[in-house]
Amino acid sequence: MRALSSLLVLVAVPAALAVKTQDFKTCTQAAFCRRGRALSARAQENPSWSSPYSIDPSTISVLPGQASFTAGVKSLLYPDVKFGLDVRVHKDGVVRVRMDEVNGLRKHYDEAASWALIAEPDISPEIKWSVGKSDVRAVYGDKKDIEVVVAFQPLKVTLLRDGKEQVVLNGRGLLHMEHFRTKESAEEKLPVEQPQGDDSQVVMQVNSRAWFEGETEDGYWEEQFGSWTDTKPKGPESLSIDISFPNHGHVYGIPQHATRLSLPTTTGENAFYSEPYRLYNADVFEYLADSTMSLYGSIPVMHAHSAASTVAIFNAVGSETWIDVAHPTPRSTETHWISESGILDVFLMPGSTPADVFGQYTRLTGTPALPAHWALAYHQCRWNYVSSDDVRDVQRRFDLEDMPVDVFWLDIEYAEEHKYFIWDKKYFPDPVDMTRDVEAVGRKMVVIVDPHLKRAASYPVYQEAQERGVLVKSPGGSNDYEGWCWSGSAAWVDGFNPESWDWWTSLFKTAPQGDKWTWTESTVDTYIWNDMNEPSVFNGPEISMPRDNVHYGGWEHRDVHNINGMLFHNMTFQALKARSDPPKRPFVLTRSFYAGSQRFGAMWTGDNLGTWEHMAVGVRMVLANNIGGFSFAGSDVGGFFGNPEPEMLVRWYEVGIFSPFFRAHAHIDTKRREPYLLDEPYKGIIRSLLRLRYSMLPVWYTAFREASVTGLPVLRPHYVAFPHDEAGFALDDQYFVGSSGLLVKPICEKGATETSVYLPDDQVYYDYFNHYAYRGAAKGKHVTVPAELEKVPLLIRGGSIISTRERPRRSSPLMKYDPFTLRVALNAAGEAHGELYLDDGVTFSHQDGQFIWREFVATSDKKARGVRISSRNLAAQKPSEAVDGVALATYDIANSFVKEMLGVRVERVVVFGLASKPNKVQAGGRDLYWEFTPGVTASEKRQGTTSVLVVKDPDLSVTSDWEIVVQT
Ligand code: NBV
Repeated sequence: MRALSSLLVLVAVPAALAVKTQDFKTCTQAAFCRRGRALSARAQENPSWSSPYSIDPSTISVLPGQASFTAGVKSLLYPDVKFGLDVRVHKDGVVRVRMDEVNGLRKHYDEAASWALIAEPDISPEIKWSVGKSDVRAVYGDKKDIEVVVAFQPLKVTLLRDGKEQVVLNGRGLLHMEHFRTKESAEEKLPVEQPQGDDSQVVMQVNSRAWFEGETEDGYWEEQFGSWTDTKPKGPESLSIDISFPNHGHVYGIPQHATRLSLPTTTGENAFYSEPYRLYNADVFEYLADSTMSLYGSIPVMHAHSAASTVAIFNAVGSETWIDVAHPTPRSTETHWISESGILDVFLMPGSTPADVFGQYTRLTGTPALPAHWALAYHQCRWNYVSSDDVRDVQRRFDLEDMPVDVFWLDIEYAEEHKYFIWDKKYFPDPVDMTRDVEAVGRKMVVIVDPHLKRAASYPVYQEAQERGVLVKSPGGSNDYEGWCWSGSAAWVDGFNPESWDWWTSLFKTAPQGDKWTWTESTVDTYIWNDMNEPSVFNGPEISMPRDNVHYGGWEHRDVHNINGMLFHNMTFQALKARSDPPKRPFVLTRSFYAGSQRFGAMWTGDNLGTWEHMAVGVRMVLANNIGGFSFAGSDVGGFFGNPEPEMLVRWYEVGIFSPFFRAHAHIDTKRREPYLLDEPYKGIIRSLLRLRYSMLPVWYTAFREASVTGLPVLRPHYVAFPHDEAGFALDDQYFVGSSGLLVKPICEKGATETSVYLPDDQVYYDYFNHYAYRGAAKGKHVTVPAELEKVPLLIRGGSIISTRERPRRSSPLMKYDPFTLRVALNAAGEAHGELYLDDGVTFSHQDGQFIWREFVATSDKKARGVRISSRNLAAQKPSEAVDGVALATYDIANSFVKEMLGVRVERVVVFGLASKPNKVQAGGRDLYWEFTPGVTASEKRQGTTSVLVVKDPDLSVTSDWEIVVQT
């Protein structure tokens, strides 16, 4: 086996575990942020001041039958500069507000939305704008309860529901789109007309360019950070806008930050943080566990929530953005968004519930792709499995220990000199055979492909990219940019260049394609990990690319920085999809992301530390990603840096098995920590945890299917699941899994033996493991739940039916025909409901109607004094709902997947909370074998171990309709 020490010399990793904050800008080190925050401070000090931007009523145009209107906007300070405003209402009530400079000296970047959106949204044909003297307004919605008002002077956009303000743009007057100017013209900071009157003092002061834009040209034409100079050939072009939620006391979203889910304040009295939240995709080495600093991805989406309403905004901007958050009162929120470049393109989502907002957002940017089923199983990674034999050995040891695993990962050391795709034959002499060995039991390999290409004549991938001219250019746009990364001197593929897409796709073909280089030393079941795509550049400013680098179309890197990573992810996704015919569902993990990335695969929270704080904040970050529409998320189990003690490692697996994406990973300097290496009891505990995840794959897959149809997240924090229960709005350490009714609270602290779990409603909650029944209360209640090391607090809400598969297997594809167990958790009324979605998990045949979608329902049968548990075909009942684009009207009840699964049984039905011992349990008149343990019933108010009925092998198929009658 390859000696690990030979790899250690390849990387130098500082020993101290602390981010180098000096490598990354604070707001005061970014000129445009400084300017934006300074304006906000001046505005705050001058309450009589108002925005210089106004609509010129004579320019308003509402074309007949059009639900959009356009108008000219001007700034009092620059009467010669023109802006155009376009406001439109989409069919589903989302309002889009766009503003751009008209006939300016240059063009502001206006393509961010085109990368994020799945299509140009349909405009509602029903909207009628009424143009008044001081505003344009439209009333809409089924109940005619929503109103959008665009005030002329100053320009202000307000979205109201039932007469209450939901979202206000420019209510504080901080809108500013810096127009393009020349260096010479910029010097004329002349005050304009000075109105007379009592308050002329104030007006004079505030109504000047110098007051509004600042007295000096702060960082207009060049900017320094450390040893780097940003040449800013276009001059100032920043964009700022205030967005207020006057009736919402909580805001969530804008991943990715290591912070709480309900975003703490950054300005105002007693601000929690002093820096605004920053969105600038960055490779932050050893990031802090509690900070507003930028991390690897950016989704400029924010939910605002109150007990009465949820609304959201999506600010489609691709450049660096800073966001201040304040609560002027506990029940209102003000935010201020400051971006380096781009046009104003903001989507206002009217809600009014979290579910509505998720629907509205995913109609814009797409629902998450339904992952391959195996991708929800356990992934084993480390930097690095060092040879083919090492991979085989790891697989062998998992099997020896009866630990399930689906995927083995290879980090950068598989590649000769970090030339991705090219195997280091010294250590991986037989890559295809190795992959086939892994595939033999249904497992997969994931191999890393980073975006930096080694500039070497011997590297065909780089050579081809160079010849085709698809590399990012250095400032000026003439030469390929050269930077430094793992491979040494490197160049970067420019995903904004349409030519790069087909070429990238061609690389992944496993069959030879003439004289083009293709990855013949791989299989169609080799999947991909895209790392370093922020992009990370070791010798660049803030460990990234210079902002004045040039992309296709002449756009500067600053314009597209936050979108860049998503393009690389998307290109790889398309490439994998094109690898076979019919295609298999791709799996691509990305570190960097943007709005829309959910369509292309999974993400993880990057290089976390092996500390309890990082474990805890990882849970919150994954929840925030779910809010941002990107459910397929997880953190490195075990922590990337450091050597977790066994207790911590076990807890980390408990977090992992309840994360949508579940992968263990470790830094090259860490000790090996594959779960089979642990001593007892830790090894046994992790084995059980892995098996628990595998048993629950039907729950996860059903939740993912729902997300892929409705946009509802896979992980649901309390404000999403119980939007009217204020006591849950700040909760971010416990959450529900999809619509399953499973409530989880992973333990992220040392030495815990119990924990307090919040129950939001007057319902019974059953402990998944010991069947103890806890009682919630109408106003919410905390209960103490045991949480010894081997026990992750996991409750089933009364009223739920959970489907699991409990045969231990080596990998998830081997479970395909395994029987199901149903856990029927009766609610106080003696009823329950659950769903199960299944398809082949690999291809796109589900889009042709090849799937099973069942509903299990338990109803209380008063006559028989018992319960009836039935299985129905949900697909046939909900013909209007589409599954991944397929209208169910075309659903064939006897589709070939159903036929294939005919023999798959329900082998056990477990009922919690039954009122009394049954005297008969039957299916289709047949007596079934059952056992009953008395205990607390669902309708009782007391707590205690619940009654459990186990119906054994009822001999029912998972594909067909049936009914079990329990007579008591
Ligand atoms: O490719 C090496 C690592 C990888 O293991 C990790 O998961 C990434 O986040 N990569 C970063 C580069 C180096 C990190 C120090």
